[in-house]
Amino acid sequence: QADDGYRLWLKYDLIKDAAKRDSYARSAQFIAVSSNGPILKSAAEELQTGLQGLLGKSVPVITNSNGKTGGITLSVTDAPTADGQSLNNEGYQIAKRQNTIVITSKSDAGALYGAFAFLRHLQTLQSIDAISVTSSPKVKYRMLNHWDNVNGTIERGYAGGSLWKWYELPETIDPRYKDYARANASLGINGTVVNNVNASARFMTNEYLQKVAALAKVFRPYGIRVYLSVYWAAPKTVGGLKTADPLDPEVRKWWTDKVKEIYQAIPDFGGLLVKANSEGEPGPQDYNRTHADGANMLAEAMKPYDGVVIWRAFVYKADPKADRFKAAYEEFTPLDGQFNKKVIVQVKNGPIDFQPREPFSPLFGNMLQTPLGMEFQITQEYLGFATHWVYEAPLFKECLDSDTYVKGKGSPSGAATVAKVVDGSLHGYPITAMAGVANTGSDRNWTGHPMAQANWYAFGRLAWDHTLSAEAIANEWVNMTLTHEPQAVKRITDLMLRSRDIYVDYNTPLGLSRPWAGVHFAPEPWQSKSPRPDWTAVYYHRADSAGVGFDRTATGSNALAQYRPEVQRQWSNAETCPLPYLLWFHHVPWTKKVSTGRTLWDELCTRFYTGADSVTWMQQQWAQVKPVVDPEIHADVTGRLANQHKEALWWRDAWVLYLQEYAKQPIPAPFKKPE
Ligand code: GCW
Repeated sequence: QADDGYRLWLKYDLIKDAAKRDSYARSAQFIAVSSNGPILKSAAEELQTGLQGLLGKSVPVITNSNGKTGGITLSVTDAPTADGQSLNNEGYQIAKRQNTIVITSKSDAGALYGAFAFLRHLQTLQSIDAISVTSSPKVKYRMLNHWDNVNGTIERGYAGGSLWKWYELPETIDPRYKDYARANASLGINGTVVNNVNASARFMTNEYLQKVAALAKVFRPYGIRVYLSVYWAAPKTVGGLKTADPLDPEVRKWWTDKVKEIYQAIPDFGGLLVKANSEGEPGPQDYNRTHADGANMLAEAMKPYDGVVIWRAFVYKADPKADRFKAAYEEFTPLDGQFNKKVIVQVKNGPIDFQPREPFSPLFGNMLQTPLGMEFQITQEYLGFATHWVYEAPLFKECLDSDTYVKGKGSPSGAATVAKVVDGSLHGYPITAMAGVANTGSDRNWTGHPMAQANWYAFGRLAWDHTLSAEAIANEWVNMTLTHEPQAVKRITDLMLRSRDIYVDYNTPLGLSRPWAGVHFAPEPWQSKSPRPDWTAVYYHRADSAGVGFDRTATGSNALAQYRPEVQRQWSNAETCPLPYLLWFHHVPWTKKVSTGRTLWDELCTRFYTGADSVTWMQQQWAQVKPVVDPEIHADVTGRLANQHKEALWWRDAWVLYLQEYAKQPIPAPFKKPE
């Protein structure tokens, strides 16, 4: 039977090697669970389903192992682990004791994550003879942000419509909601914001709260809490008040009552996510109040409950003279120390907007008293929608592993990475969060491009443990999803690891950014008309007869001053600035020699041409694995790669011809002229 991609990485197909199967089966003769809480029940059920598929036999769930050995025991206990390793509340330990696999955790959710980790061990064909795994999540709130609208569309979604059928809820429960929850739980994702940050006030009506409550009920047994995005002016639009001023007593009361109503419908509600005074959305600044006034008002309303307020830092003003790069830092750093304890400020990985490559946001490391959450974008708004194959783990890792140097001079390198800001270890944040803007939709294969499933997977794995490598995650995913054939695994993993750099080369090399208008798909580096200067392409690349790039040094916008001196030193000198960031920070003359020995113009052309050619390499690699990959998925990806190649040529030609008008240089010899 051909694979339609629905089962994601939870395929549980029969393991082909009979000896391996038998060896696993000897240790999986029963599943013992002592209590029957709903989350533990899911854990046992998932083990049963997984083992049934992988081993081809049905494994009984028992409540008391009565000294029996040869099975799997889920043990939820407060006692310290046998070997003294510490576990946090959601962590797990898997160990073999007297011929029994014991999955130990402090909570039922930990048992669920341990069960999935054990299955992953089998799915990746590792030995379990001496299995010993101890793992705890490094970040507390690991969540997806859905930009899903009431009418079933998804902002920046490329995999069909919304998964949530608002018009059918709460009465009709699509079985797919459960599979969504299973997939997330398998990665350790424990929260989901179900509606768009450009929020409809409807989600604050009782009618919609009942629908959301029905989703929450499906997600609860998988350890997933629901969150809602807030439309700031809801007290006016659905509450009938005259104002949404956060210091107005009536407004405060409205929110207090509203939050109470939410918790009546959803007792384990996770919290509120807010996009305010950003891209035309209303917010506290409409009343001359600050982001902190707004966030704290909601936090007050949340006080009686175990929930958080997540306030987004994605803000920028329409000031033609300002540098949008600097906006979030300028608005938020003065507020450090003013936020209520329940507030997390959620920051996009880069200072602009999810570009194919951005330096890390300078807010990381500069909000010592305010927990900062990471916001990554899984959906490929700027990464070729669902036609381009871009494996995102290298992008996530590049940001997480960047050193902010907030510990100052002389501290060992790697001591103050963005990851250590986000996981709380650097500044002692009491709450920590990582969010990914979801790439899921109603397409049968969930993500449109079958290979984009790996991005959902990688986000979840990194939210749990940011020290995992992009390569290890790719390897795991390929084994679980596509094939175990070692050469093919290697080939596909290599392809995935190179895919993001290839995309950057034909799309925005050397630190170019945002050559888009409107829908963010096709190249429009010439685009110069828009209601706002920072919504044009020319604002970002600044190409002229002298050169190209945005001067953010002291002679330009001086955005670099928002970073520590060690970081400034890496980037502030055009001679030594690493090429991937060059045009982010410098306006470079066309004929200037860069570190490869080529002139800037030649280097740009080289990137555009080799980048586009590399898609042909991707096609060749993919063709090689045809015998060992499911035919339906293989054909689908083959088609998308052909499309990607065609579009990579558009990118190359659009940029080269446009920039050539300024550079007035010939296309370098090895590359033929665009036709
Ligand atoms: O990336 C931009 C998108 C908008 C989005 C906004 C944001 C939800 O183009 O569609 O709005 O960012 O993150 O708020």
